[in-house]
Amino acid sequence: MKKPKVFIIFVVLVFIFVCFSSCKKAPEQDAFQDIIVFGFSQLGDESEWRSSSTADIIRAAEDAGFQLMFDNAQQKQANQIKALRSFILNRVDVIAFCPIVEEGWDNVLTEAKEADIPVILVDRYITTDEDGLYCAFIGSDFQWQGEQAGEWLIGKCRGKHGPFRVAEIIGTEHSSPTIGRYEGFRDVIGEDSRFEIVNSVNGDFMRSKGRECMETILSETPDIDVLYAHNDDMAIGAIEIMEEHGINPGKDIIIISVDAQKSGIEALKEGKINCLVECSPYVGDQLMDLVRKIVAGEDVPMTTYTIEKVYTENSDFNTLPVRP
Ligand code: GZL
Repeated sequence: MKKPKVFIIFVVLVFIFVCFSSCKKAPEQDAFQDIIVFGFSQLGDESEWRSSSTADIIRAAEDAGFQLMFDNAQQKQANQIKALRSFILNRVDVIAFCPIVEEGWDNVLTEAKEADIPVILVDRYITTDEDGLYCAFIGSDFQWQGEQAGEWLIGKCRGKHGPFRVAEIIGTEHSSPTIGRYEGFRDVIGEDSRFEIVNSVNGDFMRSKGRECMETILSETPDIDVLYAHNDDMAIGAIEIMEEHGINPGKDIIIISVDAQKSGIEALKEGKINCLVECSPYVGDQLMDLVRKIVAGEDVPMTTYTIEKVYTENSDFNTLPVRP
């Protein structure tokens, strides 16, 4: 029997309704509404410290149950800005990033502010005249780190007349760790006329460039007494070059480094580094706690400093931190 057109149209309409109603988010999909989507821009992978930072943040985001959008900018500010814009486009709940340098963030952070997406600075600061571009910073006090390096050196040379010729291998120029470590060190030793900084070369926090810097230092300013390296990777690169030149690191030349990552701690134990100022990358859990509070609309501190120590040739090596 031929079915009337009305019946066939009715069946088709019922079929379409059933299809569309089944596309509605399933109850379990509603749960996705509650998962925090967190955008993180990492500046690169230039050092052991950076690798530890990345691993800790990815682990902590997973432990926190956040959906992490992660980008590695390979040491380029332009890539970080691109990543921040993609997070804004994807309407993440919170953005966090390690700004490779202090300047040049106003435009993209203003876009985040206008999109009502809160931003957390991790590890490094920015310089801006604008208000409200970020809601929190978590990381180290780099000025303190530079001061600790200076204080230890003065203590090491107590009772000696000098003069002491100091060479320095700095990190990425215009980055907040380099600025703080550079200024903090000088604020302390600048008061003591026995010390003269005879050379300062940019190693960009990289081991390979630490080697190049040490070659430059030895050719331009031989007979140095102290090397102050802004991180372990550059210190280890410099130590390799010293040894290739028959120089006894930690004995012929006093060596101060910052970070206290695995290679730095091993060199301290071997007597090749004399002083290690700790810089902790392990802020992942504290960062996720900030993210959770911000999403919940709770107040968070504008600045959270990591707790750090100074390890020296006189430390009890059994108490040194174990680094992965
Ligand atoms: C410091 C961090 C620095 C480390 C380096 O918080 O930004 O960058 O000291 C790293 O090892 O490359």
